[in-house]
Amino acid sequence: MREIVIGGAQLGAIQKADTREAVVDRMIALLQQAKGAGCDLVVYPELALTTFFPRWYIEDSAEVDQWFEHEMPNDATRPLFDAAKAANIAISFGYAECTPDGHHFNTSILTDREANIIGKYRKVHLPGHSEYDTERAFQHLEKRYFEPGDLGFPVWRNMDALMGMCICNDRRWPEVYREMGLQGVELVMLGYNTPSVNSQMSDEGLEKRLYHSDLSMTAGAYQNATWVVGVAKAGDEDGHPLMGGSIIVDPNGYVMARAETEGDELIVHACDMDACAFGKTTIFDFGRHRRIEHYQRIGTQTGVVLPDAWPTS
Ligand code: ING
Repeated sequence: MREIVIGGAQLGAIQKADTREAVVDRMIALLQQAKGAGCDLVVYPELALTTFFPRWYIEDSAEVDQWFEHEMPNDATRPLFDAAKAANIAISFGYAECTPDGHHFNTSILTDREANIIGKYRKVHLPGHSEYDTERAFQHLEKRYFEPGDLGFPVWRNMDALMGMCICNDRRWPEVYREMGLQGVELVMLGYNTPSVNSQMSDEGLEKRLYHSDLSMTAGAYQNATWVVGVAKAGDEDGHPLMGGSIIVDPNGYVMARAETEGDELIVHACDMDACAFGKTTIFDFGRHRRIEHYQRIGTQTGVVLPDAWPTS
């Protein structure tokens, strides 16, 4: 049995005025709680160091830059890496990355238990828009502030397991899990910042958004026989509510732990990586069952192309 005790460290609201240092203190408090619960690995949300700033329309590039990290670890985050190393706990968290050559990504990293960064992922599926949208109740400007990720969907060997990452909107796209499933992934870690309301459909309730989040992650887990840990940044950020719903999902698609609040909250589950084996060697033995000669559209076509025989009445 290859058991990894995993903590999902949900973060409550981070206000625009909150400092990185104050947030890192909260992350360390969750890490200490995770140590007390026997965790080996802790997963934090997307953009864990700041408020969800893509809700704000900003034209001044210097003002935008304040939300980005130019190196990792850095002065603000070094205490978190030091605490993780002291606790012998691997961590994963998301942040806004500005590369030395000036590229901007919505990024997530993974460390080993000695706080060495062994994996980096850059969000591929950027929802929202790039210019101010007067039709929306609030803005979602990820296409303005980030470039699409350029690293694909890597899977790393860490702690005697095969681990991958994705971020937020990525969790809604089955291709994401399958790209990692085809590398044998046993644990997909993802953080998310999901508004509690739909900026384009004001009567869409929270229950539906929580259902779609669960549905996306449980399907991805089951259809690729992998654990999935999805961790929210939740709560009211400067009047803009983000939903909670952090969960740990087993390789059969069952939710094994779920957050109950919209604040800082740790969920924990002992995850046996060997529990992936049955699905990977029977119903989802990709090598035996997939027929790639019929899958051309998935890898070559971006949008819908209607059948030309479609009756044009
Ligand atoms: N947030 C949201 C997400 O995918 C969204 C955006 C919400 C898209 C609901 C569609 C429906 O969870 C981020 N940050 O991607």
